[in-house]
Amino acid sequence: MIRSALVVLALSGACLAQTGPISLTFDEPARDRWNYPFSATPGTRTNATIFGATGIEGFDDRDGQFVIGFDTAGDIPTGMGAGAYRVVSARVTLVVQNDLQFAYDATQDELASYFLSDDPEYVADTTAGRPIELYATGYRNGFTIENWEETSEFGGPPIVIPAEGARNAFAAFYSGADDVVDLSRQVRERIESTPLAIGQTTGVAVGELVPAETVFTFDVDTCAPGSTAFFDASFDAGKVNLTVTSMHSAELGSTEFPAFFTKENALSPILGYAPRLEITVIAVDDADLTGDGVLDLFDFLAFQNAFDAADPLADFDGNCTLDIFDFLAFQNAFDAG
Ligand SMILES: [Ca+2]
Ligand SMILES: [Ca+2]
Ligand SMILES: [Ca+2]
Ligand SMILES: [Ca+2]
Repeated sequence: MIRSALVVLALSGACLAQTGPISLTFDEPARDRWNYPFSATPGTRTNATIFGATGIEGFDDRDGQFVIGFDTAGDIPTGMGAGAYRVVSARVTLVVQNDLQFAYDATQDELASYFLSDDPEYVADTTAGRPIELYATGYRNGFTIENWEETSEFGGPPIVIPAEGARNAFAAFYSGADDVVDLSRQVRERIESTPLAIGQTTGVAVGELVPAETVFTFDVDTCAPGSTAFFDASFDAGKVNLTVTSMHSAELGSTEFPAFFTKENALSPILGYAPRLEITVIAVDDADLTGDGVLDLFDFLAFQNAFDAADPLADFDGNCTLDIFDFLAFQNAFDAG
């Protein structure tokens, strides 16, 4: 149904309107990479560990990162520019590969809790463990979303690592497609941020150690700062590259941080442990909620049902609340055809 809608779209001349919601499920990423300076096999490793090296000169605060990328070109029209898309929902799923090494923290920790304990602004972390956070991905040194691959070189000068602030792909905040901030050193740079999502699980109680094979889900807050700019740039290029990161300390040889299955792990295709993405996108102002290419009473009913069910699909003005203005925005989109 999605593909037939897109065929109609192509025949009618590359207008994004009137295709209805596009729902995609990726059972594995097109690329996934343990994004760490000292990895001998960065793109093909069978697990990816995420950890921090906060305040250590020569290392990014977000030291071990995990980039997961999915190709949306062919399913979501590319090159539509900023403001063309509305993400209705997006969920990343990861499976824990190591056993009982880190505590489950379901909420964001204060930035100051990552400061050195003798820092006057330091505050203690009041929740066991560190959250596992999902961020956008940015690029430097000539790399872009188009040309960065899981086996691309880690970073630029200095060539002799360690080197902070030098990785070619990094956890990022998007103000716009060309206005991207590297969050890899946000502790020492004291940059506050809001992740796109924090990993959640029903398999473990908050504060408890996480067993292997625990499933974490990351439901994207589509109104998080920078979310719209990031996804616009991503769909525009036909690729969604996300970065998973946490700042569990890896100091003193600690192994108390998460490791996740990658697509290269032999168990991933057998047990479905590869990183997954489920995403639903709709063109801004597309009132064809039934996705049949026709605007009629059934689209009104679909809107009403979505609104009653508090489904984000009904958030027509895209402000993450449902109210009378969404009715008006839907009515306007419908009347505009
Ligand atoms: Ca890989
Ligand atoms: Ca904590
Ligand atoms: Ca319709
Ligand atoms: Ca709204």
